[in-house]
Formats: sequence, C-alpha cells, structure tokens
Amino acid sequence: MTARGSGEPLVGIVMGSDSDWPVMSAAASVLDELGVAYEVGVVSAHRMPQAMLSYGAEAAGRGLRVLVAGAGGAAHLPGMLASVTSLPVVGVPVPLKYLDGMDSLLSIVQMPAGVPVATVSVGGARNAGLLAARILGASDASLRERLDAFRASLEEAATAKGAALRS
Ligand code: RP5
Repeated sequence: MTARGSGEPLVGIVMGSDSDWPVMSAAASVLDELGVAYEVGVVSAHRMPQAMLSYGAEAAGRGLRVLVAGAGGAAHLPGMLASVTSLPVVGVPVPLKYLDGMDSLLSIVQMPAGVPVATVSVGGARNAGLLAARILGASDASLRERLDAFRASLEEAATAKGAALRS
C-alpha cells in the first residue's frame, strides 16, 4: 500500500488490478483536492484472496474509516471486503473491453441483504472518492466545509456555462 496526503490514511483505495488505475485514479485525485489522506494499492479478490481478506479484516484496526474498492468483470472485490469489515465500502464498477461495464456493475451492486456496498456508476471513481469524503465529513466539520465549497464551485461553474450559452 502507498500512503498519500498528510497524516494517517483514512480512506483505503484498492483495486483488483493495476489496469484499474486509469479509472480509480479519479478517486485519489478528488481526495487530494479535499485534503483527505488515503492509501492506494492492488488487492485482487481472485489472484490474492488471503491478502485481500486480511486487508479487509485489518482495515478498521489500522485506522482506515472508509474503503473505496474498484474492480472489473467478475468484480467480487468490494463485496468480499464488505463481508469481512464493518467499515463502509464504496464499490466502483470498472468498465472493461467487453459488456461496457455491465458485468462489473451487476457483480458489485447485487449484494445479498446484510452485506452492503454503496455502488457508484460505471467508471464513477470520482464520485466514490467524494462519497468517502462525505462519510468522513459527517463527523469532521472542517472537511464538511471543504465539501460545501466544492458544491458551491459546481454551481458556479454550471451557472457560468449557462451564461456563456446565452451570450
Ligand atoms: C479484475 O480483472 C480487475 O479488477 C480488472 O478490472 C480485471 C482485469 O485485470 P487484468 O487482467 O487487467 O489484471 O479482477
């Protein structure tokens, strides 16, 4: 795992393969923008199952507060992590070459009752990072203020684009 940002990592961004990084890097970028410390690494549910289970089981004890897990195809990583931790898990369906990411989406979203994964859109890693920040922000007023400012910037940008259309 590679730690990024200042302080102990609060978010664990993990993925099934380094080939997921072009999609998953958006989660890291938004946490950088918001000043949230995180760690990032590859933890494959199928190729390194014991390490994956240990990672999930030890995450809370290591100080992590939210997991963001991305995988493609038979995307079992987010659900398996959720089965061995009580931390919130945000799942990112990574689109692969075939099936347009529908396989990844359905693998992640159709969890059995009792084992929740908060699934974002196909390729929606930026929203996954934002959701992780919102979860942390529920008990961190300073982070919530940064999230408020982020939302205000969205409104400003959308308003400016609308104005540009009219001019
Ligand atoms: C999944 O298999 C990974 O999450 C990745 O999306 C997909 C393909 O992995 P590679 O064959 O590119 O390593 O487990």
